Order: sequence, then C-alpha cells, then structure tokens
Amino acid sequence: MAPPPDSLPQGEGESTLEVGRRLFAAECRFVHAAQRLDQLWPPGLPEVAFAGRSNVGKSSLLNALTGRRALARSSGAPGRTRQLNFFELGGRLMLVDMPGYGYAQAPKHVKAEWQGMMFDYLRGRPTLRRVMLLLDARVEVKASDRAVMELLDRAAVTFQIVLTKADGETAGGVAAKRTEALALVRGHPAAYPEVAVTSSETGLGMAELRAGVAKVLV
Ligand SMILES: Nc1nc2c(ncn2[C@@H]2O[C@H](COP(=O)(O)OP(=O)(O)O)[C@@H](O)[C@H]2O)c(=O)[nH]1
Ligand SMILES: [Mg+2]
Repeated sequence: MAPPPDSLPQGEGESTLEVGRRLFAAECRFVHAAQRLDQLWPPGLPEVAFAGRSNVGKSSLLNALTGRRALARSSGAPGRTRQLNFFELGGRLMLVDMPGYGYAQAPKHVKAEWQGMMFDYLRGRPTLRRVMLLLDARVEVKASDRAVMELLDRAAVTFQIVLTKADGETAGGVAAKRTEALALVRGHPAAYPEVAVTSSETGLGMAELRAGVAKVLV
C-alpha cells in the first residue's frame, strides 16, 4: 500500500534522530504572517505550533531547530510577536511561531485580541498535529501555562512540554523542573509523555526535538 502523502519514509535501520536531521536539513521558508483569524494560511500541510509565554524562547528555538540565525525574529523585548508566523519546512510540514501569552504589560484590548486569535487557532485548526508548549526551565509554571494546557486537553490537541533555556539553570534545577513537568504531563490527557530539555544557546536537545517533530509525519 502506498504511504500517505505526508509520511516521512524511514529507511531501514535509520534512526529517528537521522529522520529528524534529514527533515530539518530541508529548506525552511517563511510563508505567511496572520494578525487575525481570518488571515490564517489556508490549512494544508500538517502543522506543529510553538506556544509559550512571551520571552520563553519560541523564536530562538525555531531558529535553532532550523539552523537559521534569523528565520523567526527573536527579540529581547517581550511581547513583540503578535502574529502567527507560518514557516514551510521541506514542503512537508508547517512550523507555526505563535504569539506569546501571559505578558502583563501589553494594553488590555491588544492582549485580548491576540490571545483570542491564539486560542481560536489552537482549538479549531484541523491540520494542527502537535503543539510544542515551551516552559522556561528557570521560571515557575504560571497560571497562563496551566490555562493553555487545559484548553489543549479540551480541544484534544496533543502537546509536548519543552523546557527552554536549560543553559541558564543548574543541572539540579533543570532536573527538578523536568520532574515538575512530568507531573503536569500525568495530569493532562492531551500531554505527550516525554518532556524535552533544550537550550537554543548551546543546542542542547535540538536533535531529539527535531526527531520529535518528524514523528508527527510518521
Ligand atoms: N540563556 C538563554 N537565553 C535564551 C535562550 N533562548 C532564548 N533566549 C533569550 O530569551 C529572550 C527571548 O527569546 P525569544 O526567542 O525572542 O522568545 P519568544 O518571545 O518566546 O519568541 C531573548 O533575549 C533570547 O536571547 C536560551 O536557550 N538560553
Ligand atoms: Mg517570538
């Protein structure tokens, strides 16, 4: 039987890490930015969205995963990405950089607008295969993180917790955070049973995360 068109054939004996490496070695290009729901890219390729609080490291992680320094703009000023940015990877997959949530200093109506769009996207996107939910390894889990996990449970969208900025925390601190994240996973039916530990600065966990993203195509 022919494989479904978006499947990624795994050569005999090829490791999942190699499949991930190969997927991310393909060309990745920015295709679209949506400021509002009615501007979303038409659903087509399977999508993997990167969500998390403002400044958690979403854009940096996308850049590190794809090995491009400035594919997704990363900035020191939190709350600047207020759009859904769509990046096509190798004609197989869409990577979606989401606006951050939980940034307190934005004007209320602006926050409501872009968080409304984000929630609607997460709830209703037919092609959304997985959400990478980023949590800062150095910071406690916030109410807004829990709210998003509950929303993803209700929408039955599988999410994987990804700890970011592990380079900025002690090994013991990262281990404690991972244990906390694994406990969260057990409490959320939509959570994927693995927690990724990453650093966009050092490249820690990138090969594994590429493999994790590639798995949605199998
Ligand atoms: N130490 C460290 N800083 C990081 C890492 N990833 C991102 N940052 C910094 O965190 C800030 C926010 O990153 P950005 O990717 O723009 O976050 P976003 O708002 O979630 O897209 C920037 O100043 C980055 O340089 C990391 O792995 N380690
Ligand atoms: Mg960003």
